[in-house]
Amino acid sequence: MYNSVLTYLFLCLTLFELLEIVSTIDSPADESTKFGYGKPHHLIEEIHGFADAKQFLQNYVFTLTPLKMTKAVTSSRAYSLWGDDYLDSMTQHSPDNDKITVETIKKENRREEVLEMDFSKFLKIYNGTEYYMVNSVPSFLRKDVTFPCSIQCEDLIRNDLVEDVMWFSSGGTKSVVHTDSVDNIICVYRGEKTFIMIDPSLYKDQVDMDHPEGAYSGVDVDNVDYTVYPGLAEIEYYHVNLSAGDCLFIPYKWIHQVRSYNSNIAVNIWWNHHSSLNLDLTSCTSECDPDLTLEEVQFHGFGDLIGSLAAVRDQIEGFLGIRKKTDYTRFFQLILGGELQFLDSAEIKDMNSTLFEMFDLLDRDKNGIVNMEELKMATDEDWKKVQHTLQEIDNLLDGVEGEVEELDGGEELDDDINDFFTNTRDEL
Ligand SMILES: [Ca+2]
Repeated sequence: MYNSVLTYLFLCLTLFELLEIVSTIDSPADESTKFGYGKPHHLIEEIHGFADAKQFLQNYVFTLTPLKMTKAVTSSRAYSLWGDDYLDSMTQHSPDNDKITVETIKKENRREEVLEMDFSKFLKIYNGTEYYMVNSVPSFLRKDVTFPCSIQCEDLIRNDLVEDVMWFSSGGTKSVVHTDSVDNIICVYRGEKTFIMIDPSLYKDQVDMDHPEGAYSGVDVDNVDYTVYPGLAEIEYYHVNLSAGDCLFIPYKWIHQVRSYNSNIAVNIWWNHHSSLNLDLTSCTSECDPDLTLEEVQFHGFGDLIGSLAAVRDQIEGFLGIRKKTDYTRFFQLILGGELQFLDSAEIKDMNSTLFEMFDLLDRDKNGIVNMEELKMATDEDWKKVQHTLQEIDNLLDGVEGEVEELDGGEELDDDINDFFTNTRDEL
């Protein structure tokens, strides 16, 4: 699950500035309140086709440098074949008509209703609705998607793949401003997408991710309120436009916001940044294999991400936010995030004792606040304990989620959680 508890990894590396200053303002007046517009912005480096795998890893992935690769997937079957008639015919030949997850509002707010439906049904109705497919590529289409040449390294393919996602709508989608705890290559097969990106090594502290539980900002991307988000007025942005056939590398933890235009399909691949840093570069192909497709590779999901202590440390640092500190109540809510709605009060109590022990371990001066200085003092031994706790919590949540078939009443549950903290505060 990519919205699980494991999405808060921060790494600060200095970026090698290859990037060209374009202009200060080139947007029409009515666009100037959009996120990333009306402010200084740059273009990112761009090459034609996929970068060679070994060079891509060394020069872009390891250094957290974004890269646009134009016309990189024009020879992929998905690029030439994926019209609606073809997609529909494939659902008829498929023995299992895959259920997909569909967001119901094009302007993402992370609280919108999410539906499950047959891919064939989505195809029939997406043009007349706000529906937005956000799901891994259905089984019967995976052979059409060439695995990106720039990450065709046996070691990475075997060990580091996290998840693939197909993003499909009639256009006009707007994501929230967010970060991902993984490296990402996204390729557009239909329509256009624009990405507004921010370099976290320069501006992480100016972008208020006031929803650290989901690693996103609550800023209205159509109408930025600079009095609420003053940091956004002081920074520089990157603008990237992708057309069908183009791909973009979005480095680990780069802040970004995405819009789509016209009938729109993109597929992205997420992989584990921390483990790819140690990968065997001799396992990368110098010659791309166009026949290597998504059908032939395995994704391990987000659960493996906290395998490294560096990732665990990044995750907890992410929870502190730009205020660089947190109290226990907030910490508890961030770790359990949206999962709280799945829990009954006995389960919340269990999680609470496990999490409080972890919080207390990090709160060295026992003043009820964990701050950045305390995290810096934590030892590897401490981080191993934190890692163990996070794994334990994740296992517990997996078990709980399995039991849940339907859920509703999120607001009532919020009240339950508030009651829980009111009633147990003395015990804490
Ligand atoms: Ca403290």
